[in-house]
Amino acid sequence: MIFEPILEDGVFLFDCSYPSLSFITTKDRDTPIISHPVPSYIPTFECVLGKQIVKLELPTGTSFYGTGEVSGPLERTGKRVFTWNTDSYGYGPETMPLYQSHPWVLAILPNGEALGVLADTTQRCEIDLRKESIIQFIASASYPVITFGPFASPTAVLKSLSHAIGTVFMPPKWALGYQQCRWSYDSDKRVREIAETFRKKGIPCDVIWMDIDYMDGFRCFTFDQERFPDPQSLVKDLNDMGFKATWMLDPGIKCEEGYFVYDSGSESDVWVQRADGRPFIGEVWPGPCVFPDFTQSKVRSWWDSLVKDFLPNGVDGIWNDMNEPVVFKVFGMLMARSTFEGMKLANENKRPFVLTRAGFIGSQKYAATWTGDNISNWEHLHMSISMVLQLGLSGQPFSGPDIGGFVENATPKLFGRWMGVGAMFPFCRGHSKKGSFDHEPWSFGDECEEVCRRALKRRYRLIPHLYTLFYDAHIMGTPVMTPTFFADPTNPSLRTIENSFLLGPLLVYASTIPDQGTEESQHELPKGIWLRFDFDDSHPDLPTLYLQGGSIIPLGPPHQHVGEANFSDDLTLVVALDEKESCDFDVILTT
Ligand code: NBV
Repeated sequence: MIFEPILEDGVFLFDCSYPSLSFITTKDRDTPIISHPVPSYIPTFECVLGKQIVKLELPTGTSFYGTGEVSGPLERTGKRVFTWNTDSYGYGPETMPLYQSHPWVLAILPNGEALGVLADTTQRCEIDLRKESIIQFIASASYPVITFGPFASPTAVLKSLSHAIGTVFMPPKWALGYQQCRWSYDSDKRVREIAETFRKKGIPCDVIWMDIDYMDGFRCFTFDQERFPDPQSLVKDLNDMGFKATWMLDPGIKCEEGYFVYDSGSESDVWVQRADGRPFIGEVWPGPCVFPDFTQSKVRSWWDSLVKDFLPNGVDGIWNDMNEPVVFKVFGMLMARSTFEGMKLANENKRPFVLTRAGFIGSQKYAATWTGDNISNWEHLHMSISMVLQLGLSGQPFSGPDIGGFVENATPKLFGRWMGVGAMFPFCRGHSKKGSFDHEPWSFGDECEEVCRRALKRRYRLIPHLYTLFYDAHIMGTPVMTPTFFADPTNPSLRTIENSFLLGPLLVYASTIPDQGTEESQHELPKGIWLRFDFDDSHPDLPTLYLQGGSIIPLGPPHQHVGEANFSDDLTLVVALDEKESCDFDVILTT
């Protein structure tokens, strides 16, 4: 097999056929670097019935992770994954595929070293990990494979991956606060009521989300004249109370002459076409719709300027939903990219915030993501931890589930428990489906309300730490939230732990079993010193927190929204000494 060393030491390309959508610069993938190392592991390539099969054999005892947005267990060893962005309403642990595609495997070798393997293809790709210690990719057109490592740690592999696919965009600080969503808060009156209740009840929150019903008949870039007659003054009131407003934009554009988006798109010839050259028409919310072809730069520029003109209505963030449509697999990533670029165009000095449901490896450069239409049950609470971890191990550190579950109704116990864990996730948003009970933090009685208040106050105290983790992720490509085994990749018994995770040196232990609080559950800790602490807020439904010996984490006051922070705030340091009684840390301080 011919191989070429590319990018940096330890990274090899095998074969090379198509331009890359995952790499920041395709040229980096196709340019050998001048050095003569030899890869430690060499894949085999085979062509069977027009499909390219790439196989890589690793030492016995290797554990597999990554593969992007997948439900089911954290460790992917023994599993098979298919990449093909698909709307997966109410998915289960075996549902395959989900909304995003990451043809990427992170392998932890028996000695704790790690190796990453990327199949650089946007084709439907099968990632077969069913045979012990063997990675096999199968796709129907030829594609290159890039190996990263083996390096000393999984973090080193993820840093190297980010040199190829880019790091996460640096979010505005408010995007790290709690976010409240509902399908839908369907009038400006209801939105104001929700915002006021948060402040009245002293429950921290930064963002209110507007789902599809704010639009005039599901037409993107419009507002319903009766229910949202004056978005600008709504958002002014929200901003005055310390909230930001995020609004949904779907890719399906209503086929209707006289609707400015349809007319200008048709004039500029931006729609996805059928083989006969006519626009592809599909049914979505507004009825028959056309879809912008985001693979063309002229189409992205058209969308960018629509987004730019939309922002002065009072738009702080944009939510791209339903963007894995049938025609284009990478569609979601390019829509998010165009939305991000449109926001940047509106104001160069403001950091955009975009949330996307669909995506491809590399989409973290433009948008955060959430794990789609999950269900209000204990299994989904449990899976949400592994799903967020797995996205982080696949280059997307900014994700979270619909806290409380989207489909069906949560119980007070489930909701409180989910808020306890969800408050520790990189993206922290409560959301629920039309027709379900109310799912705000106060909707489940006094005790659950108090659990939510404490959970979110913890998050706000931890904002300086979280912001620093995001800064590191943006600069260096490190994940924000990692599996517990990152503290000791050589220990095989840590590799399957699914109810705890790390935020840097902070270990979060949760219980996802209904009648077992965190106190009663078994905590397996990595080697070394782990100092247990809380905020005088212990509750059986809140996770237990440990700080790794040798580290410090910075805490701020429990503000009601991040905009309340200022440079005269007290900064509290939680310190855990190591065996030598020393410790260190870094912190990014900003208002
Ligand atoms: O826009 C409505 C919903 C949204 O609330 C949800 O978060 C998305 O995942 N959307 C899907 C479309 C309808 C789902 C049944």
